[in-house]
Amino acid sequence: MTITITAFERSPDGGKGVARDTRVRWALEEVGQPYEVRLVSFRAMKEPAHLALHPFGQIPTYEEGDLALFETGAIVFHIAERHAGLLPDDANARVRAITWMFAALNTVEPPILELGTARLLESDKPWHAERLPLVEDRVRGRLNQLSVRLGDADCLDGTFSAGDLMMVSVLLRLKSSGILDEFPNLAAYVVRGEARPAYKRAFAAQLAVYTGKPPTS
Ligand code: GTB
Repeated sequence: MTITITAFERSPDGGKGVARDTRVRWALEEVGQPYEVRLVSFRAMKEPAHLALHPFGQIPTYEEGDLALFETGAIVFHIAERHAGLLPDDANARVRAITWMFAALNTVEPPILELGTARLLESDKPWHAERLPLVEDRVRGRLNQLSVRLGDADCLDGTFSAGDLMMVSVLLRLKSSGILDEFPNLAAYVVRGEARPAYKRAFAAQLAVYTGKPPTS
């Protein structure tokens, strides 16, 4: 059955791979599933046809036959459940990998998103300069805990899983901030994720949408 996802017609990140379709593309590439992409404009995202797929009028969505999903956590989980390669066979290791997916989305991503909001949307506020260091320190606090747990391991729990895919995807949002580099093991963890052939294909595909040129890797 054909898998179709949605992505920004023109991503505001200029093809840096920060928009959340990249993590879905990455998961599909890891498990070797071909997919199609329907590009949507900001206006189309708020229209009834797209709202029927995504109640919050966002990307990405995922369609496969009768199934329509939204929320990258649910989409990546579904891909990992249906296809081999992203979740271990051992039942306990499997649920630990799922736990890391939730941790990435519920515990690590929120302060990172807050930092993005502070930088992008609050810089003109009189309290911005006072608030920004507080927000940055909340990110540092989480990264410090994650860094301690990762230690010198390659992955969060044994072998690469959907948990790592989601955690690397979340951390990638910090690349331009400089904060990630304060935690060399996390910076190296992200570099390892980006070096995976499946990630490279996903990144190239989303960049190609922005440049209008075919993917080069
Ligand atoms: N919790 C949802 C999920 O994980 O699927 C969040 C989905 C989401 O935030 N989608 C964003 C969206 O559709 C795109 S990825 N935004 C449009 C809207 O809400 O109207 C987040 C994103 C947005 C913009 C940039 N950027 O400009 O660089 C990067 C990432």
